[in-house]
Order: sequence, then structure tokens, then C-alpha cells
Amino acid sequence: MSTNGLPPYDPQNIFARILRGEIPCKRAHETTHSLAFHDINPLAPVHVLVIPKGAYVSSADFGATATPDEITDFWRAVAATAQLLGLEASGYRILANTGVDAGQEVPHFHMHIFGGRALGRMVP
Ligand code: IU
Repeated sequence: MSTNGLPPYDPQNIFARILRGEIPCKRAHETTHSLAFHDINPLAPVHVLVIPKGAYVSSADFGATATPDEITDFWRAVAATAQLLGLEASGYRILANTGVDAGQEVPHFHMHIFGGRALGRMVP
């Protein structure tokens, strides 16, 4: 499985440590297989990250190797988190930097949810 230019999964990455409770986070939502928490450096009035609890380096790794239960749980967690944070009415943006060319900093798959204002057109 390609890791999109990233090293193999490192269980010491910061999100793995958050999942193990070694580092605190501001939790927004939690499900059987997923956790949502507020980004430490928000780029929008609402900026949360949704991550699977399993060890997946990137969105591509997750899509190719996670179980159907984990994948369903993840997408439901994304939608539920947006709803809980009041983003349903006006909408929001989701984004997953995937690998080196996207500048993915943390090598544990995470989906950004941005919202709370008009976000403008997406640029690469
Ligand atoms: P990226 O898609 O890998 O570039 O995004 C990583 C995000 O993780 C970025 O928005 C950081 O602000 C965020 N983050 C965090 O919320 N808590 C942390 O301890 C660290 C990074 I390190």
C-alpha cells in the first residue's frame, strides 16, 4: 500500500498519542471507530479534525485498507460532527491532505472540517 511518499505508520505520531490519551485534545465528537477534535491552530471559526481510531497513514491508506464498518463510521462521524457544531444550515468544507505533495504534516489520516463563515473558492 502506497503511503503517498510518507514513511510507514508511526505509532508515536501526535494523533496516535491523542487517541491513547497521552496528549489532551478538545473533543467534539466520538464514535466507535472515530474521534473528532478541534484543531490546535484553527484556520476558520470552526476547524475540527476527524480521525479514525485505527492506524492509517493517509486517506488513500484508509480507503484501501480500512474495514467497511470503519469507513461507514468515519463518514457518519464527519457528518455528525458538522451537525453538532452547527454547520449544517450554511455548509462547510472537508479536506484531507494526502501525502507529501499535499503537505500532510501528521501521518495519521485526518479529515479537516472548516466552517463558520463563507470560505470562498477552493484553491490548490
Ligand atoms: P495536515 O493536513 O497534516 O497539514 O494538518 C495537520 C493539522 O493538525 C494542522 O491543521 C495542525 O494545526 C493540526 N494539529 C493539531 O490540531 N494538534 C497538534 O498537536 C498538531 C497539529 I502537531
